[in-house]
Amino acid sequence: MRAPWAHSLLALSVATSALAATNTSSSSNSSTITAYLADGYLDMGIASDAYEKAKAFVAPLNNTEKIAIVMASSFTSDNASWSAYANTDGVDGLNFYYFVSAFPMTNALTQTWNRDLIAAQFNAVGAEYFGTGNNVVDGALLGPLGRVPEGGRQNEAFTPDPFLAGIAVAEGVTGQNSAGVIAGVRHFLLYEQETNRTAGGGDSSVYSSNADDRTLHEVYMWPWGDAIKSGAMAVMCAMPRVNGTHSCSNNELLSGKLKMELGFPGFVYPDESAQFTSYSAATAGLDYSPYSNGLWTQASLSAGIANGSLPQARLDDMAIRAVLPHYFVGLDTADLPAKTSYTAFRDVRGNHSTLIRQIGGESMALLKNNNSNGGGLPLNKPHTISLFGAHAGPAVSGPNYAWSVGGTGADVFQGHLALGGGSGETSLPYLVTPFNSLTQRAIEDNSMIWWIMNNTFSSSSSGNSFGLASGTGVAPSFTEYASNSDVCLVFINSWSGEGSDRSELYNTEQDDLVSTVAGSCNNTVVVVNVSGPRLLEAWIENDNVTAVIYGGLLGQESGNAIADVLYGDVNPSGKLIHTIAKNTSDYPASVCETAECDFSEGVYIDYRWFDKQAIEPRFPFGHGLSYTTFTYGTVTATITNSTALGSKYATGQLGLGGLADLFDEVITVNTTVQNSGALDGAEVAQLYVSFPDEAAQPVRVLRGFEKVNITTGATSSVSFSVRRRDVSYWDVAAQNWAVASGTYTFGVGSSSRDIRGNATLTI
Ligand SMILES: *[C@@H]1O[C@H](CO)[C@@H](O)[C@H](O)[C@H]1NC(C)=O
Ligand SMILES: *[C@@H]1O[C@H](CO)[C@@H](O)[C@H](O)[C@H]1NC(C)=O
Ligand SMILES: *[C@@H]1O[C@H](CO)[C@@H](O)[C@H](O)[C@H]1NC(C)=O
Ligand SMILES: *[C@@H]1O[C@H](CO)[C@@H](O)[C@H](O)[C@H]1NC(C)=O
Ligand SMILES: *[C@@H]1O[C@H](CO)[C@@H](O)[C@H](O)[C@H]1NC(C)=O
Ligand SMILES: *[C@@H]1O[C@H](CO)[C@@H](O)[C@H](O)[C@H]1NC(C)=O
Ligand SMILES: *[C@@H]1O[C@H](CO)[C@@H](O)[C@H](O)[C@H]1NC(C)=O
Ligand SMILES: *[C@@H]1O[C@H](CO)[C@@H](O)[C@H](O)[C@H]1NC(C)=O
Ligand SMILES: *[C@@H]1O[C@H](CO)[C@@H](O)[C@H](O)[C@H]1NC(C)=O
Ligand SMILES: *[C@@H]1O[C@H](CO)[C@@H](O)[C@H](O)[C@H]1NC(C)=O
Ligand SMILES: *[C@@H]1O[C@H](CO)[C@@H](O)[C@H](O)[C@H]1NC(C)=O
Ligand SMILES: CC(=O)N[C@H]1CO[C@H](CO)[C@@H](O)[C@@H]1O
Repeated sequence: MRAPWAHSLLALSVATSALAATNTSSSSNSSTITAYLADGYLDMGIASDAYEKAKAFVAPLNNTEKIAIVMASSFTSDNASWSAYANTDGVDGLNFYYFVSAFPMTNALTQTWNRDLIAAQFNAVGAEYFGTGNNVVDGALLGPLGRVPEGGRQNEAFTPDPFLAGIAVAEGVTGQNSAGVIAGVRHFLLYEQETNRTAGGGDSSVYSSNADDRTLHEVYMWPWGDAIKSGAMAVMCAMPRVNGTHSCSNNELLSGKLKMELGFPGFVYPDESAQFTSYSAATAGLDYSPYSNGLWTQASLSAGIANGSLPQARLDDMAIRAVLPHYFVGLDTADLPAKTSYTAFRDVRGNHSTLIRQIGGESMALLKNNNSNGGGLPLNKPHTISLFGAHAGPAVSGPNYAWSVGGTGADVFQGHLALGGGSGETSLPYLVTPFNSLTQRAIEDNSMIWWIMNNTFSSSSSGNSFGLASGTGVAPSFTEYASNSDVCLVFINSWSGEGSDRSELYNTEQDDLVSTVAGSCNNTVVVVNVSGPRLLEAWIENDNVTAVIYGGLLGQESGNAIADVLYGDVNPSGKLIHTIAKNTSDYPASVCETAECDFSEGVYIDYRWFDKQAIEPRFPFGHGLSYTTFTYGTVTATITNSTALGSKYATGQLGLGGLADLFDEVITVNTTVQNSGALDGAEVAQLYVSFPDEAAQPVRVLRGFEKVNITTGATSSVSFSVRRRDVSYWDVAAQNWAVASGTYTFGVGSSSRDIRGNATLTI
C-alpha cells in the first residue's frame, strides 16, 4: 500500500573510526568493515538473552532457511518455523487501518518535554500495532533531525536538538518495545529533506549528504546512541546517499558507525526505495529486507555464497541479527493476534483518546500573553466569541485526506489540520475540531459564537445587503465579527508531509487574515499548529494580538486539547522544540537543490546557529509561558564521579549505544523552582552547558531538562544528572569522545535565552 517514496532516512558518511578499522573481513574486500556479533566485539548487555536464543535458533538452519529469514519470508521445516515480521508505517499511529487512534504527531509530543507522556504515547501506539497483528513499527524518526526548517517530515520528527531528541527517542523505544512490538527507528542517516530523495525512480540524482566527522558525531549520530542504549533493535536505512554512497550500501555508515561505534545489535532494513545493490548492501551491513526489489532472492544470495561475494559468516550474522529482536521483545512467548485487514472491525483503541487529549493540551506552548484589560488567556466566559480561518473547523470532506502531499508543495491545509502527510498520516477515526469543542464551551457558558472558516472570505460577496436582516445585527464579515466580539480566535496552520518540503515558512494569506481581524479586534488570540518552524512576524508585535498558542499537529482530539488550554483547564506547559526566527534567512540551512548537499553549517543548527551568529530570534528554543509564574533558586553543580572524569577519553567496553562509560553519571546540577503565581502549573527547567574553549562547542547546548508540576506557592527541587557524554566532544584525530580540561558553566533556565542561574565547575 505504501507509495514507493514511503520512508527514508539516514546515512552517515564515513571517517574510518579507529574502532571499526581494526576489524576487517578476511573473506571479501579487505577494506570492508565487518561487525559480526559472533566476533564478540560487542557487550550485548540487555540483549544477551535474546542473542543466545537467536544463535540457538539459527544454528541448525541451512542456508535456504537463513536466506528466507533475511529476505522476509516465512518457513516451516523440520528444524524450525519462522514467520516474517509484519511491519507497517506510522510513528504516531497505524497508517490506513480503520478503528485505530490518531495520536499527536511527534513534533507535538516532543513539545510536552514530558518523558512519561512520550513513553506512554509510544507504548499506546505499540499496543495498537500488537492488537492488529503487526510486530515491527516503522517508527520513531531521528532523521530528519531538523537541519532544514522547510523539511517536509519535521512533523514526524522530534526536534533539531540532538540531546532532546535522544532522551525522547529512548523513552519512545522503551515504551514501544514494552508493548511487545519491535520499535523500528528511522532513517540512518543524514536524510534531512524530501527534495531529490528520489529522482524519478532512478538513483543517479538522489542527493548525497556530506557532513564532516565532528558534525556527524555531535549532532546526527548523537540521539542514535540513546535509542540503541534503550533497546532499539531495528534501524531503517535511508534513501539518500552519504558521502556519495547510498545509505543502504554504505559500509562505513552501517557497519562502521552504526554497528561498531554505536553498538547496534539488531537488524538494519531498508526504506522502501532505498536498496540499490545486492551483495554490497549485504556486506555493507544491511541485514533484513522486505523491500529488496528482487535484489535478494534465494538464487541470488545462494550464488553470492557460492562465489564468495557474500561471506557465509555474514549471512549467519544477518540471520542472527534478524531474529534477535523477536526474542528481545518477547514475541517468542507472546500471543500475537493474526494480522487483521485494514478495514476489519477490530477495535484496538482502548481509552487512548484520553491520553491523546492530555498530550495535545500539554504540548501547546504559550508564546505571548497580555492579559491586562481582561484580554488574553485564559478565557473567562466571554459573551461573544468569533472564530476565523479554515483551520478552525473541518475541511469540506474528511477526516482523512489525500495521503500524499508529495509534489504538491502544500503549505496550508484548508480545514483543521491534525496530521501531516505520507507515513505521518495516521488514519483518523474522527476529528474533534476547534469548531466542535468551542461550540460546546459556548453552550456551557451561555456565550454567543460566530465563525468564518475561510482564510480569504470576502465580505462583499457575503451580502452586506442582508445587514440587520441577518438576525443579529452583525453581518458576516471579518471586520463586523471582529469588532463585535469579546475575543477573536484566529486559527492558522502549516502543512507538509513525506515526499515534499515546504516552500515557505509563513503564509501571506493566513497572515493577512490575522492582521485583518486584529485591525478590528483588540483581543485577538492566535492558535497556530505547525509542521515545522513558522514565522509570525507579520503580526506578532500587534498589540491587539493579545495571546498566541503554538504547537505541532495534535491528532484526533485536537480541538478538545486546544480548548482545554484556551479556557485554562490545562495550564500551558509546552516549550518550543525549535527556534522561531524573525526572517527565513536567519536559519543556517534551507532545502538543497543540487546533487551534493554539504552540511557546511556543521554543528550549528537551530539555536546553536542563532547563538553563534548573535541573531535575535523571535522566540528562542525552549520558550513557553504559563498562566502562572516561576522563580528559580540558586544553581549548584557537583562532580559525582571523579574517577570517571579522570581520563580524557572514553575507555569503556563497547556496549549498546557506545562505549559504556559514556553513560556514566558524572555531575549533578541542582536548583529549585517556585510557583510564584496564583495557579497550579508545570515548568520545564532546562540545563544548558557551556564548554571550555578546547572543546570548541556552541555557545551553549541543552544537556538536561526536568518537567515539574508545582502547586501555587510551592517550591520543587530539580536535579539534573549529567552523563560523561554530555560533557564530551568528538575528537576527530583520536576518533573518540574526549572531556576537555577547563571551566564549564551550567546554566539553568526557562528557555535557551532565559537562563536564571549559573554554576561553574573546573574539570
Ligand atoms: C564523509 O566524509 C567526511 C570527509 O571526508 C568525513 O569526515 C565523514 O566522517 C564521512 N562520513 C561518513 C559517514 O563516513
Ligand atoms: C534446508 O532445509 C529444508 C527443510 O529442513 C529443506 O527443504 C531444504 O532443501 C534445505 N536446503 C538445503 C539447501 O539444504
Ligand atoms: C569491494 O570494493 C570494491 C571497490 O571499493 C567495490 O566495488 C565492491 O563492491 C566491494 N565488494 C564487496 C563484496 O564489498
Ligand atoms: C478593548 O476595547 C474595549 C472598548 O474600548 C475595552 O473595553 C476593552 O478593555 C479592550 N480590551 C483590551 C483587551 O484591550
Ligand atoms: C473562501 O471564500 C472565497 C470567497 O470569499 C472563495 O473564493 C474561496 O474559494 C473560499 N476558500 C475555500 C478554501 O473555500
Ligand atoms: C486594535 O483594535 C482597535 C479596535 O478595538 C482598532 O481601533 C485599532 O486600530 C487596532 N489596532 C491595530 C494596531 O490594529
Ligand atoms: C533537485 O531538485 C531540484 C528542484 O526540484 C531540481 O531542479 C534539480 O534538478 C534536482 N537535482 C538533482 C541533482 O536531481
Ligand atoms: C564511576 O566511573 C567509573 C569509571 O567509568 C565506573 O567504573 C563506576 O561504575 C562509576 N561509579 C558510579 C557510582 O557510577
Ligand atoms: C500535573 O498534574 C496534573 C494533575 O495531577 C496532571 O494532569 C498533569 O499531567 C501533571 N503534569 C505534569 C507535567 O506532570
Ligand atoms: C541534588 O538533588 C538531589 C535530589 O534532590 C539530591 O539527592 C542530591 O543530594 C543533591 N545534590 C547536591 C550536591 O546537593
Ligand atoms: C549565566 O552565564 C551566562 C554566560 O555564561 C551569562 O550570560 C548570564 O547572564 C548568566 N546568568 C545568570 C542568571 O547569572
Ligand atoms: C575492535 C574490535 O572490536 N575488535 C574485535 C575484532 O574481532 C575480534 C575477533 O574476531 C575480536 O576479538 C576483537 O575484539
